[in-house]
Amino acid sequence: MLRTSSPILQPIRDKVESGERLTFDDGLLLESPEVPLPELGELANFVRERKNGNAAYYNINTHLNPTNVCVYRCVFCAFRADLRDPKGYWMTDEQILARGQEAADNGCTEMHIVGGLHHMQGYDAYRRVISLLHDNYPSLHLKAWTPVEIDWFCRQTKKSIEWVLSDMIDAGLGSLPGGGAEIFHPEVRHQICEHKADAGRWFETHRTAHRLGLRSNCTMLYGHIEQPYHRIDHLCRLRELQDETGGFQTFIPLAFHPDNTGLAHIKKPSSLVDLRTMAVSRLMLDNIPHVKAYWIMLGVGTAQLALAYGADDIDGTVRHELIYHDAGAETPEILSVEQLRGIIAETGREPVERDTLYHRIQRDGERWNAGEAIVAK
Ligand code: V47
Repeated sequence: MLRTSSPILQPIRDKVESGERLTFDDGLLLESPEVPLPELGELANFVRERKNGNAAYYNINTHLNPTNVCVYRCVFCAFRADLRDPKGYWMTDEQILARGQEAADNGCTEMHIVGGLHHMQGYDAYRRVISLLHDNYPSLHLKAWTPVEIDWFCRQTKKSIEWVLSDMIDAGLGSLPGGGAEIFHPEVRHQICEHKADAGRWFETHRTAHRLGLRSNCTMLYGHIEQPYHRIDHLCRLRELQDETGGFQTFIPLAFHPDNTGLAHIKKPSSLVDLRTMAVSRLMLDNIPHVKAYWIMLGVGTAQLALAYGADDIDGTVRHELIYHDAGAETPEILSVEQLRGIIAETGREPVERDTLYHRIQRDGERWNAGEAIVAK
């Protein structure tokens, strides 16, 4: 039973209790400051617990950004470098393999791989990142490339999305991360990342990935120049593809970090905006099993609170994260498994280690294996 009392929320409360889908207008109402945050949180928590009980998921993972050199100049990005920029890099095979070994030594089940679109490196160089890691560390799940990279590979090879994804799967690709989504609405997208893959291309890539049997994640970059209706439009578009394919596992709302970006004059969203966005996302995305509070981006305290505002996942131990730290994130670069479990346990939730595809992980010393599938209701 829900205890919320604001009359303004009554129609939405009734829908949430009976499992009825919320409309675009319901979403806009939830975005409004007239809806008290604690009551919104209670509604989102109700859905979160109905889907995932008291569990809070995490994984043991690491990041790899093979290059920061990028042909695009997205105004929100602090990570990119120009071709001749002294901070620009392309990782050698030895450096990539060393990261694979480090991941194996630390019990990682997943490597999250994304990066810039390097002017001088062709498709084969990007494919090699995947095959090199997969051939040497076959049990490491490679969650790699956003539709922005896939689109770039299509242009380089003059092949279709289906061809590129199939070839990457042959090389060892395991799933797609959620990045590159930003805000789909063209009023915003044209201002923050005009040249890169548009919303249509982003959705076509995930649709094709799902058809080929890959699972993927999805994101939304909020707290910059977008308005509430852009965010609700974004969530409704994701919900529509999920109705069609069912291939999304997790939604991750990403708070904009302004430092060292072309939007440095904008203030980082407050924790209240973070929690409202988390809750609205959980309520609108009724068909996506998991919502992630990415602690690197939210900060540990807000990520803990978010576990009561709709989130059921906190991402992983993380190692070598650059995109947020270049943009001013003050979170640590890594958390140990004990710290991560402690952070979850402190909220009263049950910490559950999962792999990328949401199987429970069983560990015995340094050995691990993926057990039963986690099924959200
Ligand atoms: O697409 C870039 C965002 C994304 C900034 O799938 C920024 O499990 C805020 O997608 N401030 C990449 N955000 C990160 C991402 C992700 C992260 C964690 C887990 C998963 C997953 C995916 O980061 C980009 C962009 O939307 N981003 N710069 C910035 N200054």
